[in-house]
Amino acid sequence: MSQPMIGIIMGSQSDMRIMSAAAEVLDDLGVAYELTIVSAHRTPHRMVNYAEAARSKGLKAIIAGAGGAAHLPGMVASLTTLPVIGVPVKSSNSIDGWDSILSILQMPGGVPVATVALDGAKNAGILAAQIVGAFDEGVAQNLTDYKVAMREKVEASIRAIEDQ
Ligand code: RP5
Repeated sequence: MSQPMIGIIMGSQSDMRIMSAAAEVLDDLGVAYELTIVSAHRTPHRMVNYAEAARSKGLKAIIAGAGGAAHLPGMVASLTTLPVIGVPVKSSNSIDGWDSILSILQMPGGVPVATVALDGAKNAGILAAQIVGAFDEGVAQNLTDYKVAMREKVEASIRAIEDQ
């Protein structure tokens, strides 16, 4: 098994129904990842240890998903120089998702988190692959193929609708 380039972490097992989309697209794009649960509030020391060890174990970016008072992405970003991609999760303890979005999005200057849409784990995976694709030609080619497939799918629906 190849060395993970991306760390996917989430605040709870209940986030997995959303966060699995990041893993699936990284599989499709040929990017090795590791995936685990790290809770900012319930395992704070584990969060610090994970973030501080991430670069030295070879990760190139971290995808962090959380719901409600979603402090995990921002706190991890405060502890590492790796890019952190935040996924706001509409969780059972969320009012309507805005709590999670704003907790992840509204970072202070100096500590960025690349925040994707609510439940946007798929885009988080693609963005992480694009970070890897900036220096890995194989992954860059997979991303090109992915875009071509998206374009061809839309072109097929255009033909289908125009030929009706
Ligand atoms: C957050 O609280 C987690 O990221 C999850 O989205 C939410 C609910 O967690 P559980 O009560 O399902 O463990 O910290």
